[in-house]
Amino acid sequence: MKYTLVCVLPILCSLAHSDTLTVIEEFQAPCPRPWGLAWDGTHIWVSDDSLGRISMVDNAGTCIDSMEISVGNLRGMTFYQNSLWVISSTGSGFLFQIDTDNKTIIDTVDIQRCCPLWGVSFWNSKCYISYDGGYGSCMYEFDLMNGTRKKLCCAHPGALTTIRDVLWCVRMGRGDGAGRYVMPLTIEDEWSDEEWELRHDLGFFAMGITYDGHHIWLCDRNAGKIKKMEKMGAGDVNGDGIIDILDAVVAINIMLGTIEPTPDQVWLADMNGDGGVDILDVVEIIEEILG
Ligand SMILES: [Ca+2]
Ligand SMILES: [Ca+2]
Repeated sequence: MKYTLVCVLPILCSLAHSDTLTVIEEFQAPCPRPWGLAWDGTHIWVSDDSLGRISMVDNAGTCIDSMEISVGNLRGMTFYQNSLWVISSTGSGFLFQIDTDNKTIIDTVDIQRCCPLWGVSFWNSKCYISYDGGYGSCMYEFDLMNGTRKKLCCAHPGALTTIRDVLWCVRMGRGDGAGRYVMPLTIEDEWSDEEWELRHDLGFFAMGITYDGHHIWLCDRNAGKIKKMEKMGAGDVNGDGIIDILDAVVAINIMLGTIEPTPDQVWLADMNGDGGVDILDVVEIIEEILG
């Protein structure tokens, strides 16, 4: 057994994860030009680029509540520390912090944009705002505590969201594939082939993204629809964006009871969805690694 694992380990470690995300549910957006999506823990919020309206819908698409922001051109959104954060590409660009209970704007940051804005998310206590920088830099990193910002050059992200402490994006860039891939984003480095291998292909152009703890939701702007994608992250038990031998090792340890897993780890390792982690799930993870 040990000899077999020694032989198989290098093969499993060398294989990256790349697949196609499929749509499992969809509904019509509550507005004519939907753009950004955000998840508040219970409901999805949708921004509209033409009306300056933000709508709260249930996961069947029924509009439950809405509010207007007069500047319009509302794009990416995210929830962070009990506020809804929304960007507008009007004028020099704005980041609004919104109290959704009272429908009031708590704070406004002037982005002083150079280019049209796309998405926003928070990661590692900093705010990231993507923009169309052509072949140059493409994202602002804001430290809202001390008011500093800098430009980053990375994988040309459009929509942004954070999934289990990893920043993810819909990759824009250039060419036919623009807007049709979601992938984890490494902001410290420039574009890399390894990063590209982590992509999940989409069959449509996505302009907004959010994550509800189990599934990615995407805004298909051209069709005017909000789409729920298949279970996201199954097999990535350690949550680093890659399914590899390290995940199989964690799953084996959960199975043997040698570690105390978090509920999230159990959910990610339970490949067949029967509520437990056993050898069948480990086999499925290894099959996923081998493609
Ligand atoms: Ca992993
Ligand atoms: Ca299972």
